[in-house]
Amino acid sequence: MPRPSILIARAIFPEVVDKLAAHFDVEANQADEIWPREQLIQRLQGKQGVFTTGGERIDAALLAQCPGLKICANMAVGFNNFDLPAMTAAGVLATNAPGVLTETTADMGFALLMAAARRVTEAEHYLRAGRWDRWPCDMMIGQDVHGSTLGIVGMGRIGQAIARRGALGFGMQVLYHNRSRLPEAEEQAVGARYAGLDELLRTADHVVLVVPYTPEAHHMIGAAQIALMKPTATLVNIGRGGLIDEDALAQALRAGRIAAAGLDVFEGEPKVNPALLACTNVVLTPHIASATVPTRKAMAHLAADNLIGYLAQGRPLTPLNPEVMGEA
Ligand code: 8YV
Repeated sequence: MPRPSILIARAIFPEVVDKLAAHFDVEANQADEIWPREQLIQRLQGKQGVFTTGGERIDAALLAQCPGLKICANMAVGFNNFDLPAMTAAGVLATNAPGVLTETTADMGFALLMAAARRVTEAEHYLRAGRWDRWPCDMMIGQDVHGSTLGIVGMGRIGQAIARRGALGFGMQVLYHNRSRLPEAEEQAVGARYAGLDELLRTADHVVLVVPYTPEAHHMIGAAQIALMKPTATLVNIGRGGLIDEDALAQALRAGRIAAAGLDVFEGEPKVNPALLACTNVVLTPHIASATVPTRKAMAHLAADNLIGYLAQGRPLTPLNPEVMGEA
């Protein structure tokens, strides 16, 4: 039997390329070129598997042109780049990389929350610009994080890890909103109380978005939702950029309608809305919530293990549509 062929669509850790090369004929993109879609499709010809990192759109049109493809393994927990029903209909397995990035991503959610509420990057820019020439008592004063009310939108693994940090580490009251309510014992374990979205937005001092990005969640936070928030509130997004209407957020930040925001993800990333770039009261980071050495390596190894598990051994670790393997 010939070895399966796979494509690694972006540059990844050499040790992971080597691991995959022990099982497959590998075409790797170690130059990290951004392939236009047509080139991706062309390179997928004759491949049974593809290692994706989240930016590659896998949909019905692509699948129709890549009939040999059997698995797409995302090096990300989010999989909004996959049209899952189309993949299932085409009999193509989808896998993501859950679990291994939970704590690291929760850390970053907290880092953005702290930075936004305490104006950390704004204060650093002020200092670096040579504007610090005295100590006014109201210089860069912000909002407290400890003892405040935290609102978490999206209570999956990462949301729960943020709740634990807030409740146990910072003495916060934690509200959460989620498609479905957690069992009471789980709510107690993370110290969080369920609330409707409007109640959460009205009550929370700090709001963190960590909800999966689906068509229904597009712009779930717009002008009307921001209008419910306290003028002293901060808004953090570590989910996907499309959860927020960025123009409405920029307008609210400019007008002081809310105090500050911390954003790791953007609707048109890597392009960032110029209206946000023009705001001083927003902390902006380039989608780095999972970016620590151990976590990024664990994510890459999990994606690789899914390819090996499915193509070489018939058993992927974290399938999203196991029904294509004949399992419910
Ligand atoms: C990834 C992420 O680094 O896992 C996710 O869903 O957002 C990040 O951890 C990113 O998706 C890579 O493109």
